[in-house]
Amino acid sequence: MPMHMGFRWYGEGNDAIKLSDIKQIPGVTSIVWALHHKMPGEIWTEEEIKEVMDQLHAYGFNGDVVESVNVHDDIKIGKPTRDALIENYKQCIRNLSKFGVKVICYNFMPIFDWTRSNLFHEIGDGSTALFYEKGMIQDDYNAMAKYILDFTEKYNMSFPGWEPERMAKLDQLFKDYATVDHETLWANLKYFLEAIMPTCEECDVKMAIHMDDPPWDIFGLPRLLINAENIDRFLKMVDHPYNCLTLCSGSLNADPNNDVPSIVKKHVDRIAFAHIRNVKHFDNGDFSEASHRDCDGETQIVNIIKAYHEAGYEGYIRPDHGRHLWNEGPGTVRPGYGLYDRALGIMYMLGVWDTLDKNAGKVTVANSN
Ligand code: CS2
Ligand code: MN
Repeated sequence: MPMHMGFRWYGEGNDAIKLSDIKQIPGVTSIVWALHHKMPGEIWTEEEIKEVMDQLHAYGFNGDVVESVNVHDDIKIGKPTRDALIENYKQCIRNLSKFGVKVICYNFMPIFDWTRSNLFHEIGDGSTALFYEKGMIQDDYNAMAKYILDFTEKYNMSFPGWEPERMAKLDQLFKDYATVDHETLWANLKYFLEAIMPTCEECDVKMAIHMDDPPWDIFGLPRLLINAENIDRFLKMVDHPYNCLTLCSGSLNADPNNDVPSIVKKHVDRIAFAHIRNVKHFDNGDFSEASHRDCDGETQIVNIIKAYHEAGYEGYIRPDHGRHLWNEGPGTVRPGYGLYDRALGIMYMLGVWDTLDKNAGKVTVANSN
C-alpha cells in the first residue's frame, strides 16, 4: 500500500475551500478534519462525527486522520481535574474509532499553538506567507495574542489553539503554568499517554504528537518536541506502537540545526502522519514559510520525500502551510491554509514520489477514492 495523501479542511461553513475543490487535486484520498467548534476537554459525539464523515464519504474521501483533538490545559499542567478530562479524551477516541478514524494528531504545547508575528508577509513575488520575526516574540505575550485575536475577530474566524475563550484568561493561564518546567511537562505528557494507550490499542487509533512550532521555548513556556534528542526521549518514554509522531518538517526546521530526513529514517515506523512544509531562514533568526519547492527553503523537501519513499512509508502525508496566492488574502483565506499553494505542494511531492517509484521499477497506481 502506498502512502495516503491528505489535505486539511476546516469544515462546512468554516472553510472557504469546498470538498469539490479538493477533489480536483490529483492524488488526494484523505481529508484531515476536526470539529473546530469543540473546546479542549469536550466530548465529540457520535452524531457530530458522523455528520462530517458522511460529507467526506460523499466525495469518496476517507476521514482517517483527525487534526486536532486538543488536549486541555489542566492535563498539561497536571491539575487534579486531569483524570476526568482524560476520561473524556478516551471517549473521543472511542467515538472516533467507530467511524474509522485511525490517527489523531495533537500537540502538547503550553497555551499557544503555532506562533507567528506576521500572517501575511510579502515574500517578493506578489504572494504572502506566515512569518516569524524573532524580535517580536520575546516578552509581551499579550501583544502577540492581541495581534492574532484582532485578526480572527475582524475576519470572523477562529484558529485552533487560539480560542478567544482561552485567550481571555491568558494571565491566569500563565500563572497556572508558572510551576510547569520541562521535567513537569514531560511527566504530565507521560501520565496522559500511559492513561490512554490501552484505549488507543483497543480502538486501533494512533496518537501522533505534532512537533512544537517554533521548536524552542517562547514567553518562558517550556516546549518539548523540538529536536532529534527529545523525539528519541519521547518515543522511549512511552514505548508503545500507538504512541507516534506527526513529524512536521517545517516546525522542526524552524531550527535549521534539525535534520528532518535523518529523523524520518530513524523513526519511520513511529511516524503516523507527515506534515511537509518548507522554511526559509534569515541570518538574524527570522524565518518565512516558503513554497514546497526544495530550493525555495532549507528544509530539504526532496530528501525528506526520498527518506519516506525509501522506507516504504505507508502512513498519511499532507502539505502543511502554504503561501497565499492569486487573490488569496486577509478575509478570503485561512492563514497558511489556502487552496493553491497547498495544491502545488501536492503536485511537487507527487512528482518526486512518482519519479522515485519509476526509478525503483514500481508502477504508480492512481488513487481510487
Ligand atoms: C498545524 C498545527 O497549522 C499548523 O501548523 O500543523 O497547528 C497542528 O495542527 C497542531 O499543532 C496539532 O495539534
Ligand atoms: Mn504541521
